[in-house]
Amino acid sequence: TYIGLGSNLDGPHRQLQAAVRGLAEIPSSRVEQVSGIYRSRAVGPGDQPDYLNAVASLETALPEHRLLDHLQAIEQRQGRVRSVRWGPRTLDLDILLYGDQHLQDARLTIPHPRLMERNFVLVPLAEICDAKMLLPDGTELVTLLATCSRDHLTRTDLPLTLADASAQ
Ligand code: ROI
Repeated sequence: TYIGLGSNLDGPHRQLQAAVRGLAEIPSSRVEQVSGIYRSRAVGPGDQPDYLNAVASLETALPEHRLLDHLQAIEQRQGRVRSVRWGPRTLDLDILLYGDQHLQDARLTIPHPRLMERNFVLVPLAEICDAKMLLPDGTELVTLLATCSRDHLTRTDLPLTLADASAQ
């Protein structure tokens, strides 16, 4: 399972670091890998600050909606306020892929519906998964990467670690 992380408010680096620690505490689950942190220009309305984005892989025995409950609890804990659609946020945790599961209901769509068009998801995802991995429509990730724009997307040197409590 791959989780997308994004933040553009209230200390985005600190938000992502806290989020990874939150992921590590989800029951019946284990964080396997975490990508580097990318700075990306906001997709969405108005003038909002740049985002920091990353992707983590999680081995989990939780079903999709239980996992979503935990992700939303982490978002809440980190001060997420849902107001404007596509507005700025302290923390966004998205289930990008869950094995090869496809599902859609009122709460959740898997694979994430905008995964394929977002460079700030595809590029970090490629760091931690097999580039030959097939995306939902059957294309290889490498193929999409070849055409995906790197505009307004830069890899930072900011650390994102699993266990380092001093990295606040
Ligand atoms: N834009 C960027 N660059 N990164 C995000 O994580 C992100 N998340 C969102 C919206 C507001 C759509 N824009 C984003 O939810």
